[in-house]
Amino acid sequence: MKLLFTLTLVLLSFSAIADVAKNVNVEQSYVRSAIKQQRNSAAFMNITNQGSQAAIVYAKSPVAKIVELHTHIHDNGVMRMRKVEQIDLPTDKVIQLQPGGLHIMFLGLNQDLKPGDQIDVTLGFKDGSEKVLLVPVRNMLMQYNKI
Ligand SMILES: [Cu+2]
Repeated sequence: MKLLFTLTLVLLSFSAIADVAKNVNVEQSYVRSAIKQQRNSAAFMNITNQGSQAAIVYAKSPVAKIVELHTHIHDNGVMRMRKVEQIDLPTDKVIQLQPGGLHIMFLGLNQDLKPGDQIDVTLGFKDGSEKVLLVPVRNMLMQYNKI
């Protein structure tokens, strides 16, 4: 009986782990196009977490040698990018990764990112679960012109 109880607890904790990635929804994701000499890029998206408090602790993609979680800070009137250890995902709040704010940074691109392409981006959560996204490449200049 005690063994059964322990097994149930183990199974429950496994299903809780699987739930984090399942409870996180990503919308309006895109990555900035980069061709020729442009060796860096960034991905943006809106993230909603319908489960309990969670956090993104890493991201990875086959298109870049290094993928980091970044934010922008104002440093003596200059906007600078800073690496962050995690992106918190509070329950039922939309976290926006957007130009000038939080973003997923690609350093050392292995390939051109052309508008119309789609790339794999994996989000890694604090509990060990992962979510794989297919993110479209967008020409940011075109996007700014629309605003
Ligand atoms: Cu950055």
